[in-house]
Amino acid sequence: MSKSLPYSVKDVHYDNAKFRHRSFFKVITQTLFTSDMKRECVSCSTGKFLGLFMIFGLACLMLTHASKTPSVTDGLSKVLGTNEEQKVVTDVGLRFKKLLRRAPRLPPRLSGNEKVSSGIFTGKPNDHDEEKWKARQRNVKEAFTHAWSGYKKFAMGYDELLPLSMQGFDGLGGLGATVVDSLDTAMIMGLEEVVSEAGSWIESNLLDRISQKGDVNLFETTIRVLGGLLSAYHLSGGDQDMNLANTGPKPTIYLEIAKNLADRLLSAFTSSPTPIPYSDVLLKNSSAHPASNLLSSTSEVSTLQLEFNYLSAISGDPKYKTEGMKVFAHFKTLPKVEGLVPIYISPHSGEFIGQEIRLGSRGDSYYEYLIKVWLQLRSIQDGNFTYLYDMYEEAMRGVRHLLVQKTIPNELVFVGELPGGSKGSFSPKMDHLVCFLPGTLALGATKGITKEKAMKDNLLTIEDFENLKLAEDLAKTCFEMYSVTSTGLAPEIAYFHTKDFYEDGLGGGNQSSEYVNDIIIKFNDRHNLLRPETVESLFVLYRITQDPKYREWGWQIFQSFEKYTKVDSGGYTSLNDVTTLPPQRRDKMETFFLGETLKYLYLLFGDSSVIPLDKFVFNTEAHPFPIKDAIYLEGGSNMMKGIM
Ligand code: DMJ
Repeated sequence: MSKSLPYSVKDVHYDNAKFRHRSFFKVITQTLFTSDMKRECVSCSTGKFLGLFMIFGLACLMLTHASKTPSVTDGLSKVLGTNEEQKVVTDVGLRFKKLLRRAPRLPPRLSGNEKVSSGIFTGKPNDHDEEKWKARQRNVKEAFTHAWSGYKKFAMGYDELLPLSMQGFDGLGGLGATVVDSLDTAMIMGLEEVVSEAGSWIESNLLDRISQKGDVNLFETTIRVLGGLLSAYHLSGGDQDMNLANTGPKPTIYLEIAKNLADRLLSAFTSSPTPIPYSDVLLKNSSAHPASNLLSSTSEVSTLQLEFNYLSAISGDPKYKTEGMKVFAHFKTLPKVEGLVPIYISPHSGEFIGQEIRLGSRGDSYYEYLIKVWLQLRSIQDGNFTYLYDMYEEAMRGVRHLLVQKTIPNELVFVGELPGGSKGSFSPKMDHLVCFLPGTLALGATKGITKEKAMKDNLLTIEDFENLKLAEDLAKTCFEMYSVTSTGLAPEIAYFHTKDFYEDGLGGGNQSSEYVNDIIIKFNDRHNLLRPETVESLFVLYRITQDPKYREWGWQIFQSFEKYTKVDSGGYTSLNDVTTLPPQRRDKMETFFLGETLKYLYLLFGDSSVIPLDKFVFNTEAHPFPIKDAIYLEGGSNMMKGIM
């Protein structure tokens, strides 16, 4: 078994002691207790008396000190939305305990590097740069138009476009998944023609499809189709009783179809003997059944709640939220390995099956939804969802302790797998899917506000800093998985060179990459499905750190998509091998290329006030839902800035 390099506070380059804000009293006491004067004073009895007198005096002053300085825990309780902060602690003993327990506070300061690279303290915004990013954003919009035009021409109403054979394909149950997945991206980009085409198709066809179609996967249908409808409902003004879209159906049409679909999907929950839903639903008669291996994927059953909760909020019917949240309440009771969970669960027993732990396929969005569902629900007073935050924090500690290692020779940080659970060996393997994690970690650390603001308001704990650091390190690795290949596009899976693992001759093909010996790409893993996870994380990290390098990385990736995946007749295609030139093409445009990849790139290059991360939560398919209180209490219309 390989030994993991624990990713601990040691590896974090922030000097917390240096940054810690110290009160006037602490400065005096620390000076006294570290100076020669202390040594001399305590050696004589007068000195001892004076010393004790001073300590007593200072303690009294601290206890009666009226102004309450915000602390890390205060900050957390503020974001947790509990009543804690309003409690006046009168008990002297408690005050002492609080003082002792208080975590170190970090003042609003960025390192020199961060200042330079973020450019946020450099005075006037650089107009030239903004023009450059606007132009790049227009390029993404053109790419979306090209993708949509291929789909419309050859595959309208099918789930996916096969761009090389120029035809449609129903790989997701036949609900026209590309239409619904694309709609809110078109709204965000202000592409009225596409909104009209997609909206009209949905209005005229989708209910019929839902009532006639057979088997669909609960998870895929929820995140892509239900998620797409719900976000279209919001972006077109539905939950503000307005119609903000100049074109397409009324917002209530999206809501009505969403309810019809979700009512049928609910059978996956209600037919299961446990809170764990079955994986498949027969839409036409609202029945459900387990997958052929009788199991559900952990990530699938825990990646439905943002959608079901939001539907309950806008429909006024709690049943969707009630069923969805039972899953998390059940997960809370299950045994875990330092917060990490196996990737299969039985809907019959409600127990995890097998030991395999990973943050890639079948595991990934369990961790993503723990924090996102908490962000979505934290301000709602009808339940206590703090356990989700606790489960997330514990899991991220588990990731840092058990799954994070560094490569040889260049110390890229990656998140590996435990194929045999806690007792099995570590595998230095990372799905591209894991690249959602940098974004999730950054979001979890600042709760969607910028790092600068979070630091200014003393909101970051040591763990938040650790998570942010891991987010930045891991985002770099994800980016290098692209730049190490001949095409500049990442493989589906990468292995990493460690002291226990190396295979020669399996580099990505880009000999000028510094990391060609760190990243190993096996023959079967060389495909690229136009996946979004890395650009998703670049978008979130850019919003949170304001570091322009994330935009530059995103631009490089976008250019590679343009160069190697664009199909002249319309659409973009997946590739079979990213390491050879010219790359062999695969003939499939996944719905998430329009729903996620191009949306995140567009937002990455655009104005950061559009769909702010502290007021919206993106479902795992990049469909944004408003966080209820943020929208209703702070005025919804400003959040819509730049949309439609
Ligand atoms: C998407 O459907 C979602 O992002 C999901 O969580 C993971 N797989 C794809 C994109 O790669």
